[in-house]
Amino acid sequence: MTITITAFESSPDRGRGLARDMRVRWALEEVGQPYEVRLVSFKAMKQPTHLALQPFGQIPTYEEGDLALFESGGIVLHIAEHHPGLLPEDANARARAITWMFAALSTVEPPIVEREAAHYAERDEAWHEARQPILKGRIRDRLDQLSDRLGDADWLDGAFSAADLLMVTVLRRLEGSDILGDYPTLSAYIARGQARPAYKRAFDAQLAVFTATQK
Ligand SMILES: N[C@@H](CCC(=O)N[C@@H](CS)C(=O)NCC(=O)O)C(=O)O
Repeated sequence: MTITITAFESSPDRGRGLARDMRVRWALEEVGQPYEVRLVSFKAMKQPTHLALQPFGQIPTYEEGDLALFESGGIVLHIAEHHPGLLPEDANARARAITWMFAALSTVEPPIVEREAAHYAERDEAWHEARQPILKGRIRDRLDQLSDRLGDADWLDGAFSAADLLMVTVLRRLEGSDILGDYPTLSAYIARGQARPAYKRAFDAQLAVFTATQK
């Protein structure tokens, strides 16, 4: 059955692979599943056809036969549960990996996204600069804890899993900030994720979409 995902027609990140379709592409590449991509404009994302798939008017979505999913974490979990390679076989290790998936999206990602949102929505406000230490402090708290837990391990809990896939994409959102440089352990962790052939294929695929719009 054909898998179709949605992605930005014109990604604001200019092909840096920060949009959340990257997670889904990477997961599909890891498990060797071919997929098609339907590109959507910002306007189309807010129209009823897309809202029927994604109630919040966002990307990515995932369609396979009569199944339609939204939320990148839910989609990656679905892929990981239906194809070998992204979750451990052992039940306890699997539960731990799923726990780390939630940790990536509900504990580590929120302060990172909050700082991004402040940049886009509040950067002209007089109090924007004054708020920066608070926003950065919240991120640093999480990175300190994550870095301590990762230690000198390659991945979060044993072999590479969907949890690492999500955590790497979450941490990548800090690229270009003055934060990540203070966390060599996490920078090396991100680099390990990016070195995976499946990551590279996914990255190249989303970059090709952006490059095509520049012609
Ligand atoms: N929690 C959602 C977030 C989805 C999301 O924020 N998508 C962004 C792209 S990365 C989007 O569509 N932004 C456009 C908008 O919200 O209008 C997920 O993980 O899928």
